Amino acid sequence: MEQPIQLVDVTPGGKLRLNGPALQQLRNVGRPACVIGIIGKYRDGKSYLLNRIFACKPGEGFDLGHSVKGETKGIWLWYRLVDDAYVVLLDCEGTGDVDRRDSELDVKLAILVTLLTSYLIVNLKGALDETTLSQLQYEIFIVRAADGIGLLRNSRKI
Ligand SMILES: Nc1nc2c(ncn2[C@@H]2O[C@H](COP(=O)(O)OP(=O)(O)O)[C@@H](O)[C@H]2O)c(=O)[nH]1
Ligand SMILES: [Mg+2]
Repeated sequence: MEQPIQLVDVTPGGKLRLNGPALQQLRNVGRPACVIGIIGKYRDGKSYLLNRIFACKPGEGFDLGHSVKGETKGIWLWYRLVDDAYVVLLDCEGTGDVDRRDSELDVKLAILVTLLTSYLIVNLKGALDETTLSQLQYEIFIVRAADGIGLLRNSRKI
């Protein structure tokens, strides 16, 4: 896949919307596949870090934010065949974006990424604080609940 594509968009009404062409791209992912997702605060280098995983040149890969606003909106997808396995990257809009007032939406996006990934990167600058920790505990609770009702039957358990 040459460039990342948006997998999940956020409607003006605040609903999550799947992007059909991106789903089609996902169907092209062969096996074995490793899905790496990232969550964390906006403008803290999530997209930058994912680009480093694919050793991107400047201007390639996930868009980076160069202002106070977060550049990534919703969830973005990118994959490549690395040796004999597909590596799928999921980049998530960060929490606390100045453009976004709805913190519930931040949590929904983070949970969706967590549910879809085999490896989750929690990107933090500095120490793990109480707010971040309790948010993570809440997200893990939801993911375990989804596991309990069988949504994650074929994927890794956390
Ligand atoms: N040099 C350098 N720049 C970084 C690093 N992490 C983030 N940046 C820069 O910080 C800005 C925000 O990064 P971005 O990945 O868009 O943040 P995101 O909102 O968490 O995805 C961009 O201009 C990046 O180039 C890093 O480790 N080194
Ligand atoms: Mg980003």
